[in-house]
Amino acid sequence: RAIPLKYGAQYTGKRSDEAMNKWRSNRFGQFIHWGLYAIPGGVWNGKTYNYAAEFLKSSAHIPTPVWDSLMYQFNPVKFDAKAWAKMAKKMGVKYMTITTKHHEGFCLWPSEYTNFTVANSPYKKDIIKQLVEAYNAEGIDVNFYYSVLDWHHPDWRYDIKTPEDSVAMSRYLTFAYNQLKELATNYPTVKAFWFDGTWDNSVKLNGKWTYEVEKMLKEVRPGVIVNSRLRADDYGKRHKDSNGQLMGDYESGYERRLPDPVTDLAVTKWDWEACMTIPENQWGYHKDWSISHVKSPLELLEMLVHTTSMGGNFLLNFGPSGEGTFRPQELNIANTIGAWMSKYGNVIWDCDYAGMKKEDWGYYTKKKGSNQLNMVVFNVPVSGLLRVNTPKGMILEKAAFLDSKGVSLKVEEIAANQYLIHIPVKQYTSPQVIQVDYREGNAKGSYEKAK
Ligand code: H79
Repeated sequence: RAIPLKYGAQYTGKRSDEAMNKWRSNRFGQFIHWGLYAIPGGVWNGKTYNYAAEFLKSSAHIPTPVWDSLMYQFNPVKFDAKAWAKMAKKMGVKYMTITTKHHEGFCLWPSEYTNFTVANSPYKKDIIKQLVEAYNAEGIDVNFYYSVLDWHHPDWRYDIKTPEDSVAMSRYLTFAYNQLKELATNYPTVKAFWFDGTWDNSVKLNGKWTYEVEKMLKEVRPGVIVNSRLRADDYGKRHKDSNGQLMGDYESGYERRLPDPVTDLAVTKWDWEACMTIPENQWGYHKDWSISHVKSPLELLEMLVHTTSMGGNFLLNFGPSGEGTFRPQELNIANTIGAWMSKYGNVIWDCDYAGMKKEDWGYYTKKKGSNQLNMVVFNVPVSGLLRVNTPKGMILEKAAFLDSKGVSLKVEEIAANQYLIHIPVKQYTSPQVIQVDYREGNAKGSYEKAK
């Protein structure tokens, strides 16, 4: 039975309007974490803090006025929005999500509601405007990350325990609402808002505010998309309301982890996005990446394919330096993934869950409405035999490497709805893509060739 809610989900089911269809077809995005934390890069008074660089203020217990004075050092002389956008384009992303304001409260745009912005740094110029223009010029959508949690604003509260807290937090929420309206108004091409820092009690007690923010953004910018992380309902229930309905337009809980391709197939029923760091847990620039495992380009590419195969978007994070540059490892990742995407991007963009059983060799993806399956092969068995189990009513007809100009691979039916695709046994240096044609029909189960 439904619990009556004033601030629950604003609709149910997947959105199917043009803006949401575009968001979904994008599949691969670049996340960028940039703020004052890029300047110290995880190091304070000669000491390296291994926890996330964007949390340095908290890890090193730096007083707010001291941290805030980093604003007077923010001068990324090497920042070149067009070069960033070109790199992103080459990598094959279709959208970019930028931290307009992270937990530290520093704004990368000249907000009229606070002085703690790039306008008062030595750099002065609007970072957000430059990024929106440069990325849009490359055909890349720009989305805005916004942290509701704010370590700078005097009215921010973690909890509401006194009437004074309530008054202060209301002032803070008005401030944040105004900033969000300002962003939606002043950057009219913004496609989505990515909310973070919404887990504290002070926000959970203000489900009404999260409801109104979603509504306001959609009024100011029709078609705009918000993540579930913004939302709490009347009872402080987050992401999904008290009736189990997803709030916002997509689920955004997969952070530095992915759903299991066998046991978490439920995610294929809704829109979702996973965000991922290159090191273990660094979003902002950290000077020392030797403190944790740094994911390889192929590891990240596999995560992208894994995400696509389950109908999600993959948002890969970059943390530019205080000067405005990407580190060599980031450039290498962008180049390697980009080289693969330039050949095989069509098995990612506009692709979805194929409805097939997970196999050991890798992942299936499927372009919407097509009669072709893509097999993205990460693990080649020593036998060279790739197993395909088809659901009832599907007959495989033909398989070929996507870049082989149609030279067929042997497709052997070994039992009803069970096939082996034969590929050459050799050392592959990048994930191979096999395109499989199929038709509807019932296998005879006689081990007889389908055709
Ligand atoms: O911006 C990046 C990180 O800086 C930010 N989110 C990504 C996208 C981030 N903020 N905090 N964290 C990540 C980790 C915080 C975890 C906790 Fe909690 C917040 C621990 C306790 C409160 C998560 C939410 C676990 C319980 C509630």
